[in-house]
Amino acid sequence: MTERYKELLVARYYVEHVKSVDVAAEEICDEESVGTWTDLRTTEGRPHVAKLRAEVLDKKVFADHEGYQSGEVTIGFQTETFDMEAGITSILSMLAGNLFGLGALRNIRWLDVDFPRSIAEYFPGPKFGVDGVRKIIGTDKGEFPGRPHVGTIVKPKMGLTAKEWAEVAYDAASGGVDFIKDDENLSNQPFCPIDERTVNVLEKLDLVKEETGRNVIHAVNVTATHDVMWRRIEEALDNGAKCLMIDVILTGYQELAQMARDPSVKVPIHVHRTMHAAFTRNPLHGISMLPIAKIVRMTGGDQLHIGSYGQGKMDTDLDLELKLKDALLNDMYEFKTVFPTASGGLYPAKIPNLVKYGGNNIILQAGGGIHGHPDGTRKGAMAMRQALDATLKGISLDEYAKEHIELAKALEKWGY
Ligand code: CAP
Ligand code: MG
Repeated sequence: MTERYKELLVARYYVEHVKSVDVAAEEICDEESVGTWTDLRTTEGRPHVAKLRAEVLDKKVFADHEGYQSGEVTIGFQTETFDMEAGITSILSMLAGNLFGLGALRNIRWLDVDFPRSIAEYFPGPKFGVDGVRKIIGTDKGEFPGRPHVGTIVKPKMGLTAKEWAEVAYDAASGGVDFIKDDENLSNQPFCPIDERTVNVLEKLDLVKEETGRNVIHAVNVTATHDVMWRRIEEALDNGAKCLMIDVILTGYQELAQMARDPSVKVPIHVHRTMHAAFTRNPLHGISMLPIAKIVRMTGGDQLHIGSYGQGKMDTDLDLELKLKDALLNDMYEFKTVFPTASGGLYPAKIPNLVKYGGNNIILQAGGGIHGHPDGTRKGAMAMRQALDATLKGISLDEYAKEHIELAKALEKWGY
């Protein structure tokens, strides 16, 4: 990275423009900094305005199709153009603003971003990160220090009462999971009030601690409108919650940043990305998950869903997910790391590949793949842990299943 790059907020876009990639780059700079669709003779040229123009740092032409040219452009935004008291909203209003709707751009996709230190330092970053979460759960030591975590989402996602929910959580925890989370759309429905759920689950997890010595944490989904969310956060923390969860695309990143900054929030924040695929999935248009992951890290998520390394039920892209893992775990100024979470359609047989790609810093999360076990949740959790143990010991699952009936039954039901 050159010195100049370090002073600018650098964003990379895929573009398809009716004229050319060159024109696309200039149009983005105009629309998102000091210009508009026409020249502004009286105002634009003033030196104090002109110096704020975004810069084209790089351009690549890929192809000429019928009626448009495709390529990639790298744009550098001047840091003075951002209102850092407004935080991430100011940044997104430019990097992900009107440019998506410009008519001459047939498609445009925000691929990546690099935040200069001068911008990054306005953000809190994760309070706990991978190391902090490990200390709470105790996986910084033990038979396999630094091993992957096994997590679950209680299923079915709707309908269980708070008491039933807590029973299922107990079964999963006593079977061996490290982490339990609310589903993204379970919050405070009348059939399962959030307070009652939180308190009942905490009691059950205390019991698991007494019985097994293991610390298991439950992420309480506090996602809601601002005031309601903050009331729920306070109540959850008063009740003793050890982890909170937020659907960050629904609330906006500023809510996450506020949670991460708030001194009363002394627990990790699990970040679910529901709705992301509305703009991340189309490979030609929208926003890649890569900028999202970097923003979640800056704004203070401790755990983030990044996909299943090609293994699960959700749309998945192994190359991208490896980059997401790096964005969460590699050095980024002084920010702590974020625990990458693999989820969606996972079950025991998927674990060897998940660990192959994700390494040890991965949360292996299974809802259906635990609660759908032929002998129920507890055995389902045991099967996940057995698959992980086998993987860490370098033993094939088939071999390990000979002595572990829970794993054998999971393999029989779901195969590979
Ligand atoms: C997984 C999950 C997660 C998805 C979200 C679900 O449940 O709870 O929300 O993983 O996708 O409802 O599908 P299962 P992503 O284990 O039963 O599939 O992690 O890609 O954001
Ligand atoms: Mg879910």
